[in-house]
Amino acid sequence: MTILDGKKLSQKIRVEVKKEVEELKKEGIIPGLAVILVGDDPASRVYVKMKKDACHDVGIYSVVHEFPETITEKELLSTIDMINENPNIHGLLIQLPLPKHIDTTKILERVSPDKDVDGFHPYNMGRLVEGLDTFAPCTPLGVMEFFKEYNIDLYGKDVCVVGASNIVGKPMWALLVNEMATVDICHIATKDLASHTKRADIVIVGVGKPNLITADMVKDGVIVIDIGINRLPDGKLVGDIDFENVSKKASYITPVPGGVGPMTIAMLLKNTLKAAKKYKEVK
Ligand code: BQF
Repeated sequence: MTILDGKKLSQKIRVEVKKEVEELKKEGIIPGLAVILVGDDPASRVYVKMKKDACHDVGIYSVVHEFPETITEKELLSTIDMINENPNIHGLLIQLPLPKHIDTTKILERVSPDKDVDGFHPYNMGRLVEGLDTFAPCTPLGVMEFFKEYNIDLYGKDVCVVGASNIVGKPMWALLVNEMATVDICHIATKDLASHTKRADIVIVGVGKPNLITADMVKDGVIVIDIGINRLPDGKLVGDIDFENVSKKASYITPVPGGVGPMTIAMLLKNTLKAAKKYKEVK
């Protein structure tokens, strides 16, 4: 059994991004990322700080626009318009979730597709499904980096993705199908989850339920990717997979923390660098 070490791989990617950022700087371009943070959800604050620190670490300029919970949709939209116009900012992300009175779809669709480093704009989602060059969402992109790094070939593999969100499950499906995998998407209405996970060569789970995937639900030699992040009452961070028992049957497995999470952040840096490079071409 091999542990897919997200901390190590993300560090390697950061070093690569840092080098390329330095090259761009020699050409007079400082890659810039803007983050919009609304309200005071503690988890969102932690995630934004991780992103800011990661940018600083590789030499990407970053700015966080913070707003109270009470901000109107109109104010948010005009902030996005302003950032879309700013030539020093190449990437823009809206930290989710947004407060209930805000229409998240409307907000995400206002981000310029050229600056959409989270890959949540329908234009980029559409291009992803078509297999074209695009910004793909950072978490599924981070999962794909594991397969690349550990030489896991996806051609003809049976993959079971548990969770069908626009942010993780659906783009994960597109990335896998584009690599010629056969992909099952399971979700809350799935009748018999175990029947899907048992036949899969690779199981990818991100729903937010500790111990959802147990050892009896996977075959020997399975590759398991855990995207879940759950905080237990005792403060411990765990994923959706019963790591202790599933790891005994797995050929590869990601830990939580230190698996997919750090890769998500590394892919944000990669996407921001990509946005800045694209800007250079059209400038
Ligand atoms: C780790 C996120 C749910 C909802 C909104 C490292 C992160 C997490 C874990 C991180 C996430 C999850 C992010 C670890 C960003 C991933 O060591 O295991 C980093 O910062 N993430 C987010 O921005 O919004 C979310 C999960």
